[in-house]
Amino acid sequence: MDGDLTLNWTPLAGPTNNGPGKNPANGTALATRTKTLRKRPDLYRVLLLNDDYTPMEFVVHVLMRFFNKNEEQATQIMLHVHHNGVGECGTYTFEIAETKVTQVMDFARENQHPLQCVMEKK
Ligand code: TYC
Repeated sequence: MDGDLTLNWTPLAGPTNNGPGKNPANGTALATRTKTLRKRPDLYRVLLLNDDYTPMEFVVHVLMRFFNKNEEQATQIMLHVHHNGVGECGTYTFEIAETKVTQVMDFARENQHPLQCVMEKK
């Protein structure tokens, strides 16, 4: 499976082996266990970019609707983007970040605003 590390380990043969196979050093096969260790997923920041045309209220609405911000948090982030050119909406795994970007871009386009949303690896 992608993103997994697979570790095969075989219990040591010999008199102390009384593991799952219970048959050490007597010509029969030892059982081999496979353990799958899941890697921490890569994380991505979802960013909003400033522009001169998208209404402030629309950006606040986007942040509340797609990034689960309350009105105060959304207003702070929107003003940060307005003043600094870019700002963070949240951090997600790849698929969720990609979905948020698509949702925001589709919603902006439907409403004929030039708002841009991008993701970047952390
Ligand atoms: N700069 C926009 C305005 O003055 C507001 C705005 C904020 C637009 C954040 C985009 O990501 C954005 N109406």
